[in-house]
Amino acid sequence: MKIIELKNNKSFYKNIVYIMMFLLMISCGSSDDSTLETSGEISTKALLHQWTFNDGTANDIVGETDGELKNGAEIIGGKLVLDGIDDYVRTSPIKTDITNKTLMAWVTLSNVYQRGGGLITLENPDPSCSVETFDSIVYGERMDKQWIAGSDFFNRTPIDNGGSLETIESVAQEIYIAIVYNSDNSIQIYRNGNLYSSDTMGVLQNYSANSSDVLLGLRHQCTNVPGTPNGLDRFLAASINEARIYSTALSDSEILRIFEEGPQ
Ligand SMILES: [Ca+2]
Ligand SMILES: [Ca+2]
Repeated sequence: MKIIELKNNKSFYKNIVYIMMFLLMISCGSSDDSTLETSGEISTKALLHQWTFNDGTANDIVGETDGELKNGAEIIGGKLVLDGIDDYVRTSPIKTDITNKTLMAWVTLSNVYQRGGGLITLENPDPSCSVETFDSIVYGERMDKQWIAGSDFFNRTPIDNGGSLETIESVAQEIYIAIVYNSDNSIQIYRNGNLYSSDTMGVLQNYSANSSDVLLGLRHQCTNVPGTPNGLDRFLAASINEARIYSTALSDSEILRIFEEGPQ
């Protein structure tokens, strides 16, 4: 009897171990799948605006926020080409409020020496230009050759975010920059899919439907002063292959996936 009991116990425990291993395999498999599926769904649903320039216009291909070419800005070969002097694109007002967000663009800089140009900006235009709020991917404004999360009066922009500096070799390459704005006020910058900097400073801003708009190649409005292609001013000397705005703070893996997929 005892021997039979022992045998039964043995096979009982064996079965338990098999069942646990089986459950572990299922849970691992399903959690990986669901993470991928979820991130895919978030990316698609949250994509509010996308300017590819592939049809020769600055139209928004997923939203209704079409861009207008200003001061001689041109589209050549599916890219927005900006002189760094006065060229930029301004869009019609956005159609939904944007608070948590991710701004991103694929860009080739015309030179690495320029400072202060905006790649993509979400702004609340103010006719008096006194309380204009904006969030922008800006090149080299506070620190020479460093990408920053540019903002009104540097309210959300540290002096040095620690991100690597562009080098002379950067000019020949298309660079992917994304900035994630989270509800906990933290801001992450990504370069070519990798985390570049993370800071918490100031307060997350809301941009309102039917009044806020988007700028490409200009840090913010309220200037009639032209810049120079390699000077410190608001105009970016560059070609932009594509720009997007997501209505959510994308995760590390979502940013990496978008970078790996590349522009449309
Ligand atoms: Ca021009
Ligand atoms: Ca393009």
